[in-house]
This record gives sequence, structure tokens and C-alpha cells, in this order.
Amino acid sequence: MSNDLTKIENPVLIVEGKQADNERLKAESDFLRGTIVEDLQDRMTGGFTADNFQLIRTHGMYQQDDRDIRAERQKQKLEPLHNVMLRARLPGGIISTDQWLAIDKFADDYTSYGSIRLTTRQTFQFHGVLKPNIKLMHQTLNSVGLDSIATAGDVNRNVLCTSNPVESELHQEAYEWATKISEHLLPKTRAYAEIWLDEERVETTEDEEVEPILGSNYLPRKFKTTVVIPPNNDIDLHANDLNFVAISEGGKLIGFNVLVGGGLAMTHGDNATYPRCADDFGFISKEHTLAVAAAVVTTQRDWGNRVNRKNAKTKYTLDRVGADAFRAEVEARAGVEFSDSRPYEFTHRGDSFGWVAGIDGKEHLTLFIENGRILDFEKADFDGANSGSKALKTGMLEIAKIHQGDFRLTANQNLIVAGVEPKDKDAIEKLARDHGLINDGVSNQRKSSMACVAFPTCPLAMAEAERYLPGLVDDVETILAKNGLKDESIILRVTGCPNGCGRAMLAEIGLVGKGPGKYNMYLGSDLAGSRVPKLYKENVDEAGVLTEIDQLSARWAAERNNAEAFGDFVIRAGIVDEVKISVRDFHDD
Ligand code: SRM
Ligand code: SF4
Repeated sequence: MSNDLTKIENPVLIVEGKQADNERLKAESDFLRGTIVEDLQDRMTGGFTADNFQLIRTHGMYQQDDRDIRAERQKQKLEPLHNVMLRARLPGGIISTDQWLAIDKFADDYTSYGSIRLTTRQTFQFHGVLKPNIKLMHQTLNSVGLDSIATAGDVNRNVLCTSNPVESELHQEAYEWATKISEHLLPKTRAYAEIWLDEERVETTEDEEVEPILGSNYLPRKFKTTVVIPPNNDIDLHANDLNFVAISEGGKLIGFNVLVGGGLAMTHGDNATYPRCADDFGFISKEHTLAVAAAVVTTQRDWGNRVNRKNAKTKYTLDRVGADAFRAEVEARAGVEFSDSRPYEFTHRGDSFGWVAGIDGKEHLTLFIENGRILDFEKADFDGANSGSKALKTGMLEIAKIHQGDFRLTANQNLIVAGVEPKDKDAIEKLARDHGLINDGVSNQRKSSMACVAFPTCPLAMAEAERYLPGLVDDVETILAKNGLKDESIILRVTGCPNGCGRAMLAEIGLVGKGPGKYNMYLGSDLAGSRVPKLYKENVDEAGVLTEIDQLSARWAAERNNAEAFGDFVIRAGIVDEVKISVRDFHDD
């Protein structure tokens, strides 16, 4: 084997101790049913009671309230205005125009924000759905072949796939694998169908195993999977537990290099938590894909830490038992031996905007959607790409009405109008331009920037992200122009807390919320997304962020080697140390 994986003497395979409370609630949940049905009928509160509050996550929903009005309601002695955020399951991000028409209407009629929010994991979210409308929401999704099973909770989440339009046969096959993996790893309980779609409960016999892969207590923590086609690491594989890197010969998919143990979240002040890149386990031929996927999941199911949820993800299991032991266990469980990894290279990330011709004679249009927020922006005073009134949602609706192909959501919160008949190209382009979905003035810097949702809906946000980014990018554009870098860009990402949903831990400049208006500043990922950045300054306010970016970009302009990227420059210039092995290098002590 060419892989140099970590070996640990006498590894601790099972962490002993008092199990986290989530383990109890999963065990007592009757395979994710809990008492959600009873809670739904309780109209005294808009929320869900303790265990159901967690369990609805495995059905793709989070209970939230609008944090902008929380204090005011408290003053008036009112319960927070509880509602749910829904996250759909959309393997590979593909959604048909009929499905789009249905979700567009639901967003108008039943969500308090009226938006469709594209996420960093190739799907969409509704925000602000009130309890009486939740069942209708699932039935509406079901009527067009959509669901939200396992998009949250301790299960395998939405499976990502490189979202390039159909440029080669490989994309179609890769997408089919993403769908197959998603189905294979999905919870088998029929709780979703019973609770939301009113289907009858079919009793299982005692020796029938309800969850052969996930187990009766499901996974120790969330689990994320991708299928990616080099050279574009557009799904940021190192944020994920399990990755299948497509390897082809003569344009045909022959198998995958398998990378395990990526993840980005951490907790401020807890050095036992850190972002980590995935380890390369080696190559498998494609017929072994599902067996290997199940073996990685079941190994993590059995060896993952069920005592401390902060150390429960696959990345920590690998560092505890050693990647070598984990891989050997996967081989034994799958009955497959990894062979040497096949050569491949990632040269870039992100999306390429505008039109591209497919091999099938069709055209594909990638639209830049700032922060993934599809909404008719009514006010003329927005910062960023949506300044001036932009009817993005109406534009998408009008395109959906005439488009004969489908839409593909990208892992960078953007959207591809895919499979456009050449005869429809002009009409679609006109609709996109008329509604602000194509804006030639959007800079490279804005296209390289991303933020998580944060305020007002995210209960965990410590600082603004989505509402901060557009104005921040306005200022960064001015700074770059002043420093002679007008057409250059830096991968800039903001997350409202260290959970890292905007993937700041794979950014050249990553801003991580610390408190209102305060960010920890990390520097030094690379263009391919294969390096975690390192802490540069703590608790920087918004003015300080601009001063730092001004000084750093001025040095970059003056001192860089040829076309050296910003993230490479800050390491070569000694501004931050390189993080080679996270568990050793990410924290200083
Ligand atoms: Fe996330 C929790 C939003 C991608 C790591 N994430 C949340 C919640 C649900 C807050 C909560 O638990 O109550 C956020 C809801 C905000 C809202 O109002 O919508 C939230 N995460 C998002 C989205 C919508 C961000 C976005 O702007 O697009 C992304 C939805 C993805 C999807 O469609 O499934 C999103 N979250 C990510 C990513 C990026 C990725 O996967 O590529 C990460 C980092 C990668 C990783 O997992 O390491 C991420 N989210 C987390 C974590 C930390 C998990 C951990 O390992 O500790 C949490 C908190 C938790 O699970 O306890 C979290
Ligand atoms: Fe919320 Fe934090 Fe995720 Fe941002 S990074 S969406 S603030 S959990």
C-alpha cells in the first residue's frame, strides 16, 4: 500500500463511560417515531417537546424561532414564535422543474420568509413553517417525489455529487452512484411515511432487523458522503466523512479512490476539537461501492464515540484508533481490499458561471446566487450582488415554467439551469437577465465568497454571516482594487459560529463568529481545498477584519511569486504555519 496511514499502538476501539443523552433518546424513539404525532396535535405550543425536538431532525426539520424578535416576545411574556426549518433530501442536487414549481408555491404560501435557501450541501431549505402546516409541507413534497428523510440527525446526510452539467458520461454515472449510496444508507424505518404521509404501520417480526446498516441507535453523530469527479473539488470533499473520488479510463468510470474522515466543525476553547482533512484509504472498483460505503458507516457506528458528542464524528474515531486499523476493519467488513490509490488531481473548487455546452448537444447555465438566498429582494438598499430590486424568485419561477431540462443545485449555494434545448437558450437567458439572475457586474471576489445562514434563524449563531457577507465583499473589492488586485480573488468564507457550515475551515480567509460583530480569522487553505487554515487573529471586529485584509492583500500583491494564490502565499511568507496534520498542528498547544 502506498498510503501512509496513522498506526496507533493498542487503540481504544470503544469509548467507555456514561453515554450521551442522545443515545437514550434514539434508543427510546421506537425507530425515530417518538411521540411526534401527539406533539403535532398539541396546539398549546408551536414547538415540540424535549425528545421530539431532537427526533424531528431525522425527518429533516429543525425547530427555530426568529432571533430578531426573540427578546421583544420575551418582554411581552410570549413563547418564542416557534416554527420549523425544513431541509430536503436531494442527492446530487438535481431537482425537476415540476418540483421547483411546487416548492416555489409552498415557500410563498406557507413560509414566513418567502424564500428558498440553497445550502452548502446541494439542497434547499424552507425557513419559518408553522406547526399546522408541517404535514402539508411533507405531503406537498411527496406529491412531487421529494422528501426530507435523514437530512439531519445522526444518520448519513444528503449525498453530494460534483454538479457540473452533463459534460461527459462520467457525470451521469457519478450522479447515479450518489443516488444509490443515498438509498443504501437511508434509514429503513417507516416512521417518516407513517407520521407525515399517514401510511399504515406495518409491524415487523422480532427477528427482522429494522436498521441493518445504521443500527437501532443509529450513528454516534451526523455522517456526510460525497461522490466527486476530479479535477473539480466543487463539493469540498474534506468536509465529509466518506468520499468517493471517481476514477475513469477512456471516459468510463472504473471505480473510486475512497477518502475517509474529513470534517470541519470545532468548538471555541476546546482543543480536542478541530477541522480535519480526510485520509486516503485506496482504490476500489465500482462494484464494491455500496459494500464499502456500508462498511465505513458500520465501523463508525460501532467504534464512534457515543460518550462525548463533541468527539463523535468519524474524524475523531480515525485519530483515536488510527486510520490503519479503521481501514483494515472496513476491508474485513466489506470483504474487499483497497488497492493503491489511482492518480488524480484537484485543480480547483467552486462553480464556473455562465453557459457551457454539454456532450449531449444541450446547454447548461450556471447562475450565481449570493448566499443561496432565492427571494424577491424588494428593497433597493441591499449590499452586494442584490443591490437594487432583484426578483430572483420570480425569475426562477418563470424559467421553471418554460425550461425542458432540470435544475442542479451546487454545493456552493448556486444553481445550474441544466439541459437547455438550444432553441430555448435565448429565452432563458433573457428571463435570467431581466430578473437579476445574471449580473455581469459580479466580481470574481464575490463569486469566491460564501457564508452560512446564521442570524436570524440559526439558534447557534454567535455573529452575523449571511447578512454580513454582501457588504463585506463590497469593501474587500475596494481594497483589492486599491492594492492592484482588481480581477484577483481570495476564497473568503464566513460562518456565524465554529460549527463551520459555510466551510470557513477550507477557506484562504476564514472568518468564524466569536460574538456579535467579532470573528476569529483563519488563513491558509489552498485552491483545491486540501488544507485546513490556521488561526491568525482572534476576536477581530468588522473594521479590524478590513484592516487585516488590506494589509495582507497589499503584501500578497507586492511579494507573491508569479500567480501564487493567497492561501499559499500566507504560508510561504510565514504569516501562519501550515496545518499538515490537524490533531498535531491546528492548535498551538
Ligand atoms: Fe450546518 C448545525 C445550517 C452545512 C456543520 N447547520 C446547523 C444548523 C441546523 C443549526 C442547528 O443545529 O440548530 C444550521 C441551521 C441554520 C439555518 O437557520 O438554516 C445549519 N449547515 C447549515 C447550512 C444551511 C449552511 C448554509 O448556509 O448553507 C448547510 C446545510 C447543509 C445541508 O443541506 O445539509 C450546513 N453544516 C454544514 C457544513 C458544511 C458541509 O457539510 O459541507 C458543516 C461543516 C462540515 C462538518 O460537518 O464538519 C456543518 N452544522 C454543522 C454543525 C457541527 C457538526 C459537528 O461536527 O460538530 C452543526 C451543529 C451540530 O451538529 O451540533 C450544524
Ligand atoms: Fe448556524 Fe453556526 Fe452553522 Fe452558521 S456555522 S449556520 S451560525 S450553526
